Amino acid sequence: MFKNKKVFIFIIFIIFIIFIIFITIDTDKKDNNTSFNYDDFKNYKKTISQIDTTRDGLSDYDEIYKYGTNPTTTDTTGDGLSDYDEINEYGTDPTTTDTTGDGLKDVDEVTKYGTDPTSKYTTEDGLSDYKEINILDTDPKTFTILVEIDYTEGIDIDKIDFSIIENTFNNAPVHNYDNSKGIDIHFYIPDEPVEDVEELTREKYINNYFKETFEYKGYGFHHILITNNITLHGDDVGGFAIRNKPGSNVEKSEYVTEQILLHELGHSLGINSEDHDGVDSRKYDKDEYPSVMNYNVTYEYYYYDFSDGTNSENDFNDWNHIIENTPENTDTSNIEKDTDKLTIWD
Ligand SMILES: [Ca+2]
Ligand SMILES: [Ca+2]
Ligand SMILES: [Ca+2]
Ligand SMILES: [Ca+2]
Ligand SMILES: [Zn+2]
Repeated sequence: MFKNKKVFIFIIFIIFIIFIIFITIDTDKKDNNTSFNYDDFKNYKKTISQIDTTRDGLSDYDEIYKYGTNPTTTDTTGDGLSDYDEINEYGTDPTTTDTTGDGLKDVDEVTKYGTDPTSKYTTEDGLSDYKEINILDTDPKTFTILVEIDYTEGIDIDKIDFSIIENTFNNAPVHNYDNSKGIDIHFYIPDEPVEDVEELTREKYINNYFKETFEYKGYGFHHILITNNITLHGDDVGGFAIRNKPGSNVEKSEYVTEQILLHELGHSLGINSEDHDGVDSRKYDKDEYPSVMNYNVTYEYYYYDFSDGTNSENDFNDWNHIIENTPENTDTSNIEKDTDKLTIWD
């Protein structure tokens, strides 16, 4: 039939090739029709998303694509806080050892200090956790207020009852991070009185005492000067002076000192007559605005508290105003340059 065997073999070979191509095309068609099965795809995705190499509750898929953590270890940063706890319990970034970058390690914030590792300010008091722990040596978990008390010659500082003021702040309607209540107030009282100035005026206070004797200015402190020779009602200068009424008997003078001290502290913490017309005025009686900022209270009663704003329609929420304004009224400019712990607390 054929001229030779070679031609025959060639033709058979061609037929074979065509057959193979036909089979291949046919198979491809079948594969294309059946491979896109969405359920299979979902199941496949579900299966790999359930793989958890370390069995720490975070799937490899989530670790890689969602959290950026290492799926082959339970603690990507090796800081002692597991990836799972960082994500689900502490809200910290599992890929870094210091989520806020404030110099306090997440693990220390959680296990040692009890501070909020997701914020530089566990309490919004203007004093950062880092500064409170490393420089001021105060409690970063509570709302903290610092006051330097300077006094001139002749003022008997021992006769002033600072516990009255501490009490007032300790009972403030503030809920702290550690579930405690109230404001922590600390007084720094130098051993020696500051130099006296005859007939202290507002200008003398600003240029002399506030500038030169205010030792911890810029360290988050508020300033009080207690003196007898005073002719000002200087209270809107960021610091302020206290009148220790001369001529009163000793017992009354003590009470008046504490009351005015609290009043002036209220100004330093941001309560002024522009905020409420009952401040530094006799417009409202004690029942309407029961506050040491109200002259009808300051001059008529022994009263050592700020108001919470719930007593009448003419009342003012002193406490809320203090809490909201303290951060901006707290000067911390010098702490930034200092890294040494202040050893001023007894
Ligand atoms: Ca895992
Ligand atoms: Ca970790
Ligand atoms: Ca931190
Ligand atoms: Ca603080
Ligand atoms: Zn006043």
